[in-house]
Amino acid sequence: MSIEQQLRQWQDKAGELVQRGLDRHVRLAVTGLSRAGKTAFITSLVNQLEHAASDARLPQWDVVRQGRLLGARRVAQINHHIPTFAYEPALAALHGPAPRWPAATRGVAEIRLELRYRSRHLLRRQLGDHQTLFLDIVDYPGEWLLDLPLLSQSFEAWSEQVRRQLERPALRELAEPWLSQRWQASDPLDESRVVAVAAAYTEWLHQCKARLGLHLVQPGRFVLPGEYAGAPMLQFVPWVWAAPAGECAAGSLYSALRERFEHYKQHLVRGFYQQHFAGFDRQIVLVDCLQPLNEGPESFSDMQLALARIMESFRYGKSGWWQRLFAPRIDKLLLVASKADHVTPEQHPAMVSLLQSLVGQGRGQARFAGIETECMALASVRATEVGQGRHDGQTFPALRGTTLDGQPQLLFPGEVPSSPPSERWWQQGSFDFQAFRPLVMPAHEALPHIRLDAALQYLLGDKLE
Ligand SMILES: Nc1nc2c(ncn2[C@@H]2O[C@H](COP(=O)(O)OP(=O)(O)OP(=O)(O)O)[C@@H](O)[C@H]2O)c(=O)[nH]1
Ligand SMILES: [Mg+2]
Repeated sequence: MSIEQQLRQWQDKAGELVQRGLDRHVRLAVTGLSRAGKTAFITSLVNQLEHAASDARLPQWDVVRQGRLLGARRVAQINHHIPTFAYEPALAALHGPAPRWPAATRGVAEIRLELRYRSRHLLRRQLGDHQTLFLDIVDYPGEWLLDLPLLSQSFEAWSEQVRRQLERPALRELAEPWLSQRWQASDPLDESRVVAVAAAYTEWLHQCKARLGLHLVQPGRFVLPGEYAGAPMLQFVPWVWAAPAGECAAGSLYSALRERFEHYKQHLVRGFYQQHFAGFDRQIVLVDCLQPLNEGPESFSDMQLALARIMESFRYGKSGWWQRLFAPRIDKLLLVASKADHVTPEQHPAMVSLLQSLVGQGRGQARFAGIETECMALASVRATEVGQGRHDGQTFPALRGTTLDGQPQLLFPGEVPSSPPSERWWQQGSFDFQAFRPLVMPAHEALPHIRLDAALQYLLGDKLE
């Protein structure tokens, strides 16, 4: 090999090392209560990124507007123990001849993208013709964050909390199948009976969600068990019957339930924060504010409580037990009112303002802990078009779309309240939005969206400078 060739090889090697040193990596976590729109969001995000260099619909994202994004592609994820986010099936559902929304998901999933871009900084540009950012997007259920307070709760305190919840007649009525147990705290553990009662308790949680529109059901993993379905640490119930007289012996029903509760806390709650949460760099929380407005005041106030509980996970400071336990490092949190295409565009500021008031206190605490936060309204996959309706000779903004059962519709869904609604608002019952089926969309084009580019700018803008 000539000296010249040798030199060139060294240069290449040095360039590669510099490039590797410059390659960076961001772990972006996407969460929200079930049906908040996580799968649609991630599918659209990946789709926009894959189209970003050729057919960009992302004018609010600097790196695209400035023509610096060279492309993005999906690459193999590094965490082999985490299921892969099912991007292709989700996209196929949206692009099918009769477009459908992607199926509901459970548990955690991730997908990795490699983004190539040109830096704005001269020095970085001189070091290589492009830079690389690896983006891991992680989908996980917001319900898992609801369990955080359990970490500092005893079995007794948690049981007392459920007992208080059961004072609400609607909840008590649904709870009858497990509540009607006749058993004593000191009874010996009967495994098959515990399994049956835990199953009835889990069914109660599902019913609270489905029939009453409640989110704040606990333990969160009972309804979304992920890979732990059927494990004994998911088979316990709160003790809401006659309190034990004194300390229960080992092997008794009560002590077995308490032990499983402790296992749940240590392995599932703490395990999630240590294995997943602690590794997130950026977080987006999707909130469907519209569905609870449709359902009524109980569902709405439950969503508000659940959201406040979710925000507690972002209250960690730079010190304290939280920091010692998990060393979390999220530095930016984006709170999103999802499915903004369900209302006409002039309602979007009200949606944002409603979300701001729902997360107000938690947001202040996150900021105090050094996390930057922002609220916005967006639609990951826009399913409506804005048109004009006419009534009594007047025109008004309206939405045009196709309902889930295939009926074309033109409607004005009502006004979104800009703060949690008053009693009068509920009585008027003037809000009624419809779910729409996705539009027919050409597969070679990026999915239509509203403000997904603004979200990308907020979440990743600084990482692509
Ligand atoms: N119109 C409209 N509807 C949306 C949008 N995103 C989600 N939806 C609707 O909300 C439903 C739930 O969305 P998903 O993305 O599956 O929500 P998820 O949070 O992943 O739900 P789980 O997997 O069940 O936790 C979809 O089936 C759609 O009906 C959007 O951007 N626009
Ligand atoms: Mg999902």
